[in-house]
Amino acid sequence: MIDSKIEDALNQQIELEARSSHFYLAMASWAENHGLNGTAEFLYRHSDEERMHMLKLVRFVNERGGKAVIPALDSPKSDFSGLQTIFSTLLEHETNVTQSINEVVDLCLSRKDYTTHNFMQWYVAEQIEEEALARNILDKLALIGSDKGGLYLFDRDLEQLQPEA
Ligand code: OFO
Repeated sequence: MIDSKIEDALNQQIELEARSSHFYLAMASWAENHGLNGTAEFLYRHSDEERMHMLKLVRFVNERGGKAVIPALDSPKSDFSGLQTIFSTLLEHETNVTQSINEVVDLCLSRKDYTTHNFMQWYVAEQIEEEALARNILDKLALIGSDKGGLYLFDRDLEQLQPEA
């Protein structure tokens, strides 16, 4: 049976992953409405990945004899001033997710829950990839600046880029 403190922490993580999915969905929709179809595809995929991260946690909590709570979600921010804002917001959000995952890992160690600790390692590795990807995208945007041709190629390339599963 799962420790109740760990169960609460995992349920908070479920909510955070659900909010990530919702947030990236709003970003994808903004990009689609601004003719940035490659960026929209990337962000729609990213939103789906976050839902998968949430689902993985839901199933784990239930398998361990806990009760996964499916959260209510507020409408995310849906107006952005441009791609730079989108991706710096995304990076900031992912940095918070990393911090939250580290806190769950800390709690697992202090409660000696090595099973959940082991399960969470997937998320730890995932966050390294996600933060690196967001930083890489921001570097590209900084290089492009206001060059329209560069932006066209950036958007086209992003269509092929896979967010980390
Ligand atoms: Fe992007 O984070 Fe999930 O875990």
